[in-house]
Amino acid sequence: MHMVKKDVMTDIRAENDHIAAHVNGYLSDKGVFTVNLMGAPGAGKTTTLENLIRRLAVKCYVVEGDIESDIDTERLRGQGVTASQINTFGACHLDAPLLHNAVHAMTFAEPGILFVENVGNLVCPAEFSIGEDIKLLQVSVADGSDKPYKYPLAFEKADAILLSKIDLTPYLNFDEEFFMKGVRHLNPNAPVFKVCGVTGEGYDAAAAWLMDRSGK
Ligand SMILES: Nc1nc2c(ncn2[C@@H]2O[C@H](COP(=O)(O)OP(=O)(O)O)[C@@H](O)[C@H]2O)c(=O)[nH]1
Ligand SMILES: [Mg+2]
Repeated sequence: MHMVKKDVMTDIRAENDHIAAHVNGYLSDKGVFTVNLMGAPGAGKTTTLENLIRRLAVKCYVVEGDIESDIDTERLRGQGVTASQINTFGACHLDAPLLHNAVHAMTFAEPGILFVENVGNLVCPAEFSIGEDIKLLQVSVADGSDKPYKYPLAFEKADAILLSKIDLTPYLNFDEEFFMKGVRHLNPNAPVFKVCGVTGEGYDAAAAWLMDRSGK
């Protein structure tokens, strides 16, 4: 019985990865570099998009993944960003077929960077490729310094990590040394950017890294 279940999951993942490869090929052909932004609800992902996009000298596109609502999409459109919404209506992560549908309904008139804000969740988004070039993980100091130990896969798979809300550090018991020990055990090389969405601190370095990594 256990084996059957495992085989079904293997098939689901293989089908997802097949579509992810197609999505990545389609976007790459258009000169679009794709970023899968993951993190817990409220970590500050949409605030990061606002901060990064205003620092990037390339065309930026956004797909917002939420269980319900288009609040974040409207928030970004209000700032002139090209954004579109996926609602999963219960599903806890985006998968490649969902991004495939969203991407084919969009127009990528010029090369640039596509940010996909995944459903707020530190577990499931890390398990499914959506056709991205890189995974960007955001964790806030308010989330707690134990998160690498509790949600290792997200940290292991991250190409870069944003440690956000550093302005709140004086009010919390965030243990940066413990956090970084956990991060480095799982992921020796990913850069960690300490950022503040309120003041914009740290986002210049994150944007510069992204420009370099995207080859834009
Ligand atoms: N103090 C502080 N608040 C932040 C920061 N970044 C985001 N927030 C706030 O945290 C809340 C959630 O942010 P949002 O970007 O919507 O998070 P998301 O759910 O991960 O997209 C909002 O009230 C933001 O204004 C930060 O660096 N510092
Ligand atoms: Mg958001």
